[in-house]
Amino acid sequence: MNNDTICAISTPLGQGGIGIIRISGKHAYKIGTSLFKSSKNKSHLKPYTLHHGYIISSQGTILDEVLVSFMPAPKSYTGEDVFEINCHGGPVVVKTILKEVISKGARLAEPGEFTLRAFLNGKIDLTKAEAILEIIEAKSERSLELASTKLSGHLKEKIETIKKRLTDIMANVVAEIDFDEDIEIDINKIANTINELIEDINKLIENHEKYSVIMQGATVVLCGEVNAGKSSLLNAILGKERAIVTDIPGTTRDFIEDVINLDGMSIKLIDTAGIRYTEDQIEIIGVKRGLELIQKADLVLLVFDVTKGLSDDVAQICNLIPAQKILAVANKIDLGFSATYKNTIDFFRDKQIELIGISAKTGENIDKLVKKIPQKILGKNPEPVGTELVPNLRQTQSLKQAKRELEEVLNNIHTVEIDILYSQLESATRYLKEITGEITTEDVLNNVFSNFCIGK
Ligand SMILES: Nc1nc2c(ncn2[C@@H]2O[C@H](COP(=O)(O)OP(=O)(O)OP(=O)(O)O)[C@@H](O)[C@H]2O)c(=O)[nH]1
Ligand SMILES: [Mg+2]
Repeated sequence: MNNDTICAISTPLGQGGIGIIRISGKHAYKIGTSLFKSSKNKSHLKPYTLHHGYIISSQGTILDEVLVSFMPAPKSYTGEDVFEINCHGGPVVVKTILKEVISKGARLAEPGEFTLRAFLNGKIDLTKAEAILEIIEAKSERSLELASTKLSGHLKEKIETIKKRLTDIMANVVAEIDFDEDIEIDINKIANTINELIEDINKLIENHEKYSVIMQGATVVLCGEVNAGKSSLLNAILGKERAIVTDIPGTTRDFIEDVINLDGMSIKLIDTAGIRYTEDQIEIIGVKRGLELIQKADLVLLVFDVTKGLSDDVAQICNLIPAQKILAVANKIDLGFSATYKNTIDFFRDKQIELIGISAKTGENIDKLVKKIPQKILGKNPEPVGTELVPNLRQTQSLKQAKRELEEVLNNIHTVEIDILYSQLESATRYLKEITGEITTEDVLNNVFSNFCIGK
């Protein structure tokens, strides 16, 4: 497979300033130069330099005016010879040039195949390959920051450090197995080190759980009784008239969503159908969908009208999800409060649900609410993410398995044969090697790289 020369359009297919066609492999230079006519009549293209000229079709016509570059192996993205054509960014021109490249013997690349080759050629480890994907998919400044930390190799370094300490323990254990009469190993010291390593691993696992909302974005669902002002609130947060607002109860029948970036975090806001008993078949489905969305939400804004009491159906929602995932929103404070408002406040206080009073109509306290949303999602005092190391799901699964092996070692350290301990340590090391890709399977590689787009 690695013998093929591959090609793809590396920029999004649409109208834009430039389009890039990337060619990688043994024949990249030959294929690239066979289509290119230098404006300075150069027969040889100096590497790592941009050259101006034209792409000539197999019929001999000029297809586009371009800049090309040649990056010979191993100093290229893939570690192979890479030839890149920067043409004008129109879908027809890039596709036509790509067809010419294929007609000269290159094959269309699979998704992520350029990056896969970079990995197979030892240019990057698996954590960096995954960081590249996370950078491309970054939903907010914060998620970009976390992905960049991994691209700089800090996660790999951390894993390597843990692995090195484990290997040192294993070297001691081997010495004991081989020369058991002369060498006495210090079991307590080993147990201490393993405890420290478990702590390090735990911190990484916790970070995955804590920051995955930043990496993937969070979902906030607005729910409550009909006419409470959910759609008005959605519009107020978004700063645009996204949902229809009327004084007719049951205005919103299906859910409506939009994405907003709050405090460097990508948040999907979902407005749902008001909760009430209804005979309307469409509305019944809408209410049911709303309840399903609530279960999956990172935060629920429970909106109610301060001029009315809280209905039993809406109060029930508080039994469906944990209190810290709910923010009670007392809307329409511009109209004054109902006689039952104090009961409502008490109800939320008893349930330990935080409450904020707003007016979606006048905009009062909307800024406070908007500030509160990311804070509630991230926990009370969200620290700046800075250079936190946040493993992805695949890496976290391997970390959990490594941790399980190390806990086994600790449990058995005073009771089982030393060679059994050795094999458990070896197994923990294997899981760490899976993270960086030192050990890997075709399945893992397929899973990682199939998530990339073609051309990366
Ligand atoms: N005075 C006042 N009226 C509001 C406020 N928020 C919403 N309203 C009014 O309340 C009515 C219902 O608002 P919506 O935003 O459509 O309410 P909803 O909760 O989406 O209603 P459904 O979609 O029917 O469930 C409209 O007439 C709004 O103008 C507010 O803060 N103050
Ligand atoms: Mg509505």
